[in-house]
Amino acid sequence: ARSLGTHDPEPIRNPKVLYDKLFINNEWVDSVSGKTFPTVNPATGEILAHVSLAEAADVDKAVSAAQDAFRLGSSWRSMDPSQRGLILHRLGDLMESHKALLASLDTLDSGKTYSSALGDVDYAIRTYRYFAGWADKHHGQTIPMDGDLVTFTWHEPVGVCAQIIPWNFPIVMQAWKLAPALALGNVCVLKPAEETPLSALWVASLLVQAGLPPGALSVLPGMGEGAGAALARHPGVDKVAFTGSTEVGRLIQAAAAGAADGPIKRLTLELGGKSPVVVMDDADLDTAVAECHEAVFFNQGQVCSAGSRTYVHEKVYDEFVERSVAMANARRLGDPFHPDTQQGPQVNEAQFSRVSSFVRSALAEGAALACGGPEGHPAGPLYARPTVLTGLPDGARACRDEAFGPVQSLFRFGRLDEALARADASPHGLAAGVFTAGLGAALRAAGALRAGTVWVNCYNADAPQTPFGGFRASGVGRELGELGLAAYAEAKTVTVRLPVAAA
Ligand code: TXE
Repeated sequence: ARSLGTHDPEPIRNPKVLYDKLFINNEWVDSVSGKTFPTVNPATGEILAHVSLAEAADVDKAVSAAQDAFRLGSSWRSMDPSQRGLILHRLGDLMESHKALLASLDTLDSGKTYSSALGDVDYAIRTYRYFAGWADKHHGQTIPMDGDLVTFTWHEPVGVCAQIIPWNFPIVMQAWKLAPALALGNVCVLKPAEETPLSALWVASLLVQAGLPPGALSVLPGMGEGAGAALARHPGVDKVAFTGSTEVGRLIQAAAAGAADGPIKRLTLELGGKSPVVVMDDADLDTAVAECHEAVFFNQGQVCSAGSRTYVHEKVYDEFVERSVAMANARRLGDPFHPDTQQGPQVNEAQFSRVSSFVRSALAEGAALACGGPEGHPAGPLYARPTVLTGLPDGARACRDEAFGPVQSLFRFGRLDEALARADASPHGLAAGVFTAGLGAALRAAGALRAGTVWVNCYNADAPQTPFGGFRASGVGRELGELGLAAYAEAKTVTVRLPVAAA
């Protein structure tokens, strides 16, 4: 979490929406059908813009533009790697000078607080710069071959990458997808979430200024079943990268596999979670309570790695519940642009109802309400009440399903191994946390929990340098860090027979 600092730029509450069309071949075009869809500010219900709606015919156009940009000898294909890095560095600089605008667009489009939207823009910039550095450093190996052969490997781009992203961190998700792909010379067709298309389009305009040649990126606002599904099954697409729900992840895996011709698609999926946090009795309680609170309430609870199941040692449990309830009750809900606001609205009516019905079903399954509840908060129609639940039985659906909202579930345990077994009994495996003063307990937990990330005495402490992704139903592949590059690279082995030695 991040609070508004004295050096942060003032928000732009009514920015002019300059980019509301499809972005193909570095041009702004209407969709083939001419259709548009409204994008709405969830804090007020106001329509921000009518955005062109991409469908299958537009996907065809964008994929052929991408294929053209990737053909042998094209300006993008033959660009020096260091030059590709420079384009991403320039994008970082341009985003820096448009920070207030980009953050304001995401606040308006998603309902997230302006202070956290500024944090998102910073994170996106750091991601572009991190991968900009990799553009001329992702080198292969030389391999000691037997005989008169010389072997080395090159890392080459995969080709046309379809990238489908969600609405909870619009500008960060775009950076996680575009930065490694473009650094390595891939061509991208990106579909932002229908809830939050505006910042993605603006970043595309900045990439043109930064020097990206036509066709290397298309941005297609549209619906999941329309543009998203058409991209996932398109025979011209080499790789699909998706962040979103586990349900849609399975659909995308099937669509990618089901394409009757074209390449066998590479796939990275970053899906839902139900991440556990274990708090030992020797943990620093001030830190543990505050971090566990932020772990689940940050961004309206709309975080894939939200620490939504908190297992607390029985010796500190009662105090932990009391202090967690006090923190939840103290949360300030309201206008996302107000510097004191900690929680805005859920992104839309569907997500608000999902949170309410999650709380209702948890109560029906035996949980007790320590604070909050399923009814809306007086701050506005889509504002969910910060809720703390106790006593939820381990087998309950609410222990498996994602609330994707401000709902913390607290569980009591006696022994570490018992807590680890219960924490790990989940179909998901995105992230986990442990709070303890003991190194042994920390490492035991880190080893036992099957999750892509384990945080010790901290939570959601990720960065462009740290690989991120899930075990089990939380997905496949890793984004960010050096491992994140592998998802956008093909290794080519080149073997050369040495000529017979000259006389
Ligand atoms: O997600 P969807 P929704 C979870 C969270 C949330 C739930 C539903 O639990 O409550 O998902 O949210 C595109 N083919 N997460 O409905 O539908 C869609 O247009 C291709 C976790 O918003 O998965 C959007 O761009 N694409 C998560 C993207 O998928 C399709 C973040 C995500 O939307 C498609 C968001 C299809 N058939 C939600 N259907 C995380 N892992 O961070 C939809 N899409």
